[in-house]
Amino acid sequence: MKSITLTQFLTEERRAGYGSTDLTQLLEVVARACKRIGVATGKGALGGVLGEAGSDNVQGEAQKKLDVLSNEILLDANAWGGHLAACASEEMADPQPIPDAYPKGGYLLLFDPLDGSSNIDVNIAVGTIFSVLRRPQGHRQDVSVNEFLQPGTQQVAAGYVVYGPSTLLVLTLGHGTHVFTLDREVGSFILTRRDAMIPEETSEFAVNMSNQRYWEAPMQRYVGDLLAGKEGPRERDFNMRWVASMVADVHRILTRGGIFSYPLDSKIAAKGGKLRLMYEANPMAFIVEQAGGAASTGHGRIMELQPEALHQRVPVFLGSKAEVEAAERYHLDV
Ligand code: P6P
Repeated sequence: MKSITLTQFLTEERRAGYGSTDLTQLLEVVARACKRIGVATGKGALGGVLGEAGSDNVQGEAQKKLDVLSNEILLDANAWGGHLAACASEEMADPQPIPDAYPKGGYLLLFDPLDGSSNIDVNIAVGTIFSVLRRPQGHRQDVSVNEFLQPGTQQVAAGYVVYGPSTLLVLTLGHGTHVFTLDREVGSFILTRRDAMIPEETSEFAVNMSNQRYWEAPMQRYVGDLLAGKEGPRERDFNMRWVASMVADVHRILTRGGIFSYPLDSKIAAKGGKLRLMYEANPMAFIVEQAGGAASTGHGRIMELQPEALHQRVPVFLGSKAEVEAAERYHLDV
């Protein structure tokens, strides 16, 4: 069967009314940059880019050399094309406007350049997560951080690339969620799964159980009932997976179902949660919802949150729709 490249897919989506020439260019630039990130991560110890960078990011987290390199690859790739006005990243305190030497476009790009980077040194899959917004109507000439503070429902596209046994690009433009596999010999992302759908029911959950004693009561009850299995109120046994690389955990859920959760706990409650709303939770929520799943804070739809700060954090429950709704019922019955 003739293979469909990312370029052909985006062209056909544009003809169907999804996307624009500039958005197509933006997504192809991001995909190309992610191929370069994949090459760098794939070199491992041979590339001289493992280990700590010796600096902290705005989150106060020690940066890996590959965090910094991945961030630079995405910034450099997006500087000259004229499709973007600015980039925001987990690795930068403030948004970076497109250099004055180049024209500014109508889109804003947000990304976690290398999510799960603590796993790099132990050779576990990591990934890049990105989200695309339009500049708000009536914006001023200079880009302000407030332009980024739009609810997830305003995203025009979102995706991730998982650097695993194969390199996969997962993408939505609001018209389904689709999977592309990198043909490393040709260097093209080939459409390998159109309209991915997450099974509505699941018996597999993903959570960091070492935080259990810090969870709020509803989360304790919810997971306690999962662990009780068929002797408990859920009347079936559950399996658990936790890669501690959101992209890898979410891709498993996109592929075979499951629920991923990073809830509030007393250690991180003051920060509002662990995962970042703008470039982790919102893009993953868009991807999951377009695949028939659900994405909730435990109290409501993640994508409806009105952001108040670029790096704000949020509790996350996402994946199989019926299981996310079950988890919400524990939180809403308090
Ligand atoms: P923990 C990686 O640092 C990350 O942001 C997500 O990719 C992942 O799901 C989570 O944090 C892992 O957190 O506390 O289990 O190390």
